[in-house]
Amino acid sequence: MKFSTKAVHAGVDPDPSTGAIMTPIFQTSTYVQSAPGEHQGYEYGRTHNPTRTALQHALAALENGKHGLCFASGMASIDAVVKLLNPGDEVISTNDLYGGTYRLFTKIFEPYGIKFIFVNMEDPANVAAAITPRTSLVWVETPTNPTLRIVDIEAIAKLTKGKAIPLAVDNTFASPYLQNPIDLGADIVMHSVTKFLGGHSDVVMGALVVNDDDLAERLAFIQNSCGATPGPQDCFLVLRGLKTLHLRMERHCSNGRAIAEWLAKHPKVGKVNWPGFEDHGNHDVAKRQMRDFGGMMSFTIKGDKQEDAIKFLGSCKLFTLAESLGGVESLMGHPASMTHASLPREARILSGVTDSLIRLSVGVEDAEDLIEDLAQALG
Ligand code: P1T
Repeated sequence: MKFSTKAVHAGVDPDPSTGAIMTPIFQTSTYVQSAPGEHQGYEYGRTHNPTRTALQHALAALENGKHGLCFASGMASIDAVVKLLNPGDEVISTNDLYGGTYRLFTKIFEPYGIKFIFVNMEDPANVAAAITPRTSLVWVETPTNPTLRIVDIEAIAKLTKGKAIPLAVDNTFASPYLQNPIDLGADIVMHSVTKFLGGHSDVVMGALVVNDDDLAERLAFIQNSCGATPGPQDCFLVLRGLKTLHLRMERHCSNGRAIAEWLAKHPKVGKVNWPGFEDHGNHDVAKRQMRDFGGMMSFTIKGDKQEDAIKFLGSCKLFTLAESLGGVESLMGHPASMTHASLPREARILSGVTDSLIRLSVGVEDAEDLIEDLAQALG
């Protein structure tokens, strides 16, 4: 089945009790048992909920995986993956990743005895060099947040296969419309559903998709035992959002291209990070593993002064200054003081998050209006 058809239909069958075409919001915390332990597959709302089940099936289908698991946030889904590990285990991670993931790894899990090694994964040889007998997980984010670097998932998968090292890919920036990591050899796909999957900036949620039955069972055990599960209303909203994922992504991509190309020609703009440019450092990999290049980008203002970035951010009228991304409306942010403030300054600058770097999440409005807004703000 093609992606657009899956986006509309996957996971959703008419409700058997009423014939409702849309999966109802099963707003219940518990289910009747005819005798102790005898029930219809649903016992307690933390463990299972039919609205969540429909969403989990839909997400698994969109990522070409067998099992989907939803969590109360993207962070809760990453947390569940790291809880597969034991003290003494080592994780190799992209050095350029969402600040919240870096914070979870270093501030929450390092004190429990898990070691994190951050490497530049643009060169897979850096991953090969970091693998030890204690390596128990490789964590990839691609495209990276906020510098839009691309990691070659297939090349990293070749290094982890046969070594019993699960490869997890944070696919938030791409969405399953642009990239399916399982097809490229990944074992776990992670999403901040909050972003393109929800698509309307009205839900916070996370998800994991896996193929392996045993891995799915271990993650479901963590999901139920730790209890960071989403409510049925939020699952309903995401099911609704998924139905237009392909349409929204088409527009994110075409608007993204128009704006990236316009920015690159502007005399006040320094570097524009967008994987669709032929001179982007990893353009060839992006072309191979992504179907298009998306509407996420970041750029610096010439001279790289923070005050210029702040002035620009205060002058935009259509682009809204806010955390998050992937909604229908265009958002912008200043990673150094917002999403990546938890990174030490030195590490931040080294990874390309310089003082004037501005991140854009280009929405689905009219590209001409968006460009007009950027032009007046830069002016
Ligand atoms: O916000 P939450 O749903 O918990 O997802 C965390 C997360 C994980 N991975 C990536 C790549 C992300 O971008 C995020 C959340 N990011 C933002 C809030 C942001 O503005 O970048």
